[in-house]
Amino acid sequence: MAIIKINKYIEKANSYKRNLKTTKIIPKNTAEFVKDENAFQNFKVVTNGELSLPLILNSGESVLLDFGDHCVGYLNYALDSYGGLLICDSPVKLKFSFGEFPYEIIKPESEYTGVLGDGWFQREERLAAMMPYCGRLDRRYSFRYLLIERKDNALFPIALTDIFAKCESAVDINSVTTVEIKDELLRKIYDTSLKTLKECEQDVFEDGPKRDRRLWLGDLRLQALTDYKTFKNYDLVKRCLYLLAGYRVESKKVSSCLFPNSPPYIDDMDSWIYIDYCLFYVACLYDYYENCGDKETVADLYEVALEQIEIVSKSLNDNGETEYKPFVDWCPDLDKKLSLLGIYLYNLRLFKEITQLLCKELDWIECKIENISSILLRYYNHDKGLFISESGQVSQHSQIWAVLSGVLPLNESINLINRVELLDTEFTMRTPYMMHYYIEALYKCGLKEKAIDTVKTTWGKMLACGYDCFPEVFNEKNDFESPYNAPELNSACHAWSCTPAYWIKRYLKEE
Ligand code: RAM
Repeated sequence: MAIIKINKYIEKANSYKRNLKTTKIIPKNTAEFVKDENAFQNFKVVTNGELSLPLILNSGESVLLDFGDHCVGYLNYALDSYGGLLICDSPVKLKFSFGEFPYEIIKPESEYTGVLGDGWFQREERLAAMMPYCGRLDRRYSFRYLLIERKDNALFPIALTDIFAKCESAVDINSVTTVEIKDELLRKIYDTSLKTLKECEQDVFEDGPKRDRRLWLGDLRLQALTDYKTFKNYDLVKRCLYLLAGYRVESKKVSSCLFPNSPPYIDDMDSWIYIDYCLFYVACLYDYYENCGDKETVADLYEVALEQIEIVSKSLNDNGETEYKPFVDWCPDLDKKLSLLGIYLYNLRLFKEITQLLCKELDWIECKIENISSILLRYYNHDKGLFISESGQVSQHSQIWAVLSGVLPLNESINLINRVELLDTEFTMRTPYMMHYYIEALYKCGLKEKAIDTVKTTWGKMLACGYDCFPEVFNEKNDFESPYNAPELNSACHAWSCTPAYWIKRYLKEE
């Protein structure tokens, strides 16, 4: 397989590259992790007081630093000899362990059983050969806590004389016009969403600044939506849309993810691609126009959107099946067929809008909408008022996507969406990403109060766990839920969890 490079798009993507903004953050306190069965993942953070420098470390000693908030950046530190000793006569070895949450630091690497590469542990050892020493770690870390352990066995003490993080983001949180939110919990949720989005806005919209640190199309759609209502970083959206258009697999599908600093930027295998993410390229383009009215960019990238629609349309058989796999959600054993049909219809309708905007032929799109609707409706059980898959599976996902596809009249959609939380099924939403689309379905049915209550309860529970940003997975019944069997490597600041800021802004405006 090969990668297609389309230079006119790549050039545009590069023209929207901007310098990042930097801030210096100094750790606030020294702290300890203390076992507590009532705390999230059984550990709470206890503060020992403000950090004061110099901080003295003997062999075998360690210190836990709390930076006071989530940081994304590079660690800088300085060391010196201490006390009566003029010369430290052997190198000093320090181990740095960074964590977005306590369990990430507490969990021994030797006990790791996850499916992700263990290089994602945010840990490294550094030697300082001569004092005084001034150093910076090369890897960008995403963290609030930092454990420093003195690992060499030399008998002299050393002094940590300076330490700070040089944090980076494409945006400045203070540039967002303040909104008045009277409800205290909603205010906190809004601020945390904004912080989450800010941490993920880097050279591209990253899914998570700790992991995977790349542009994922499904995440981009939700980040961009939220960004339009907050930072308005249109250039970054354009950069991402053009990058995805510029580097493509041979079949012309847009890649589901793109590595911003690792040529050739995408993997050439079709097996990496989630077909629903390809379709969301259409939604991204539609949202972009709706929010900034830039018709020229839509015209420029229309062909890419069209190609995604055509690829899916060619692959679907009369029964609505395709050989391509969608993502939809991290719910195990989910039958995704109906969700994908719903997602296809949803994007077809948006595609029709941009096609109309550009005064192009609409008939064939209307035909497709009719055809896919009739396939999807075959799975609607009128007696039960539910969408049921061939295997008899009733998932929350199928109902939500059926509502969003617009296949039912409003009153039936309302009945259907009201049933979602009452369904007796193990096939439930597992990610804030899917939760976003549930909220959208509630909104589409005019159930705004219920939508905003869902934001409050779901994201409110995340806050109660002590998160500084919103995470990639959340299950109030299982603190250790992880799609990769690696809760210690879960991303605690994840793009697709940032949409409460979008919903709250929308809700306040339309209230
Ligand atoms: C993970 C990331 C990302 C998501 C994909 C499907 O690797 O969490 O956000 O879009 O999966």
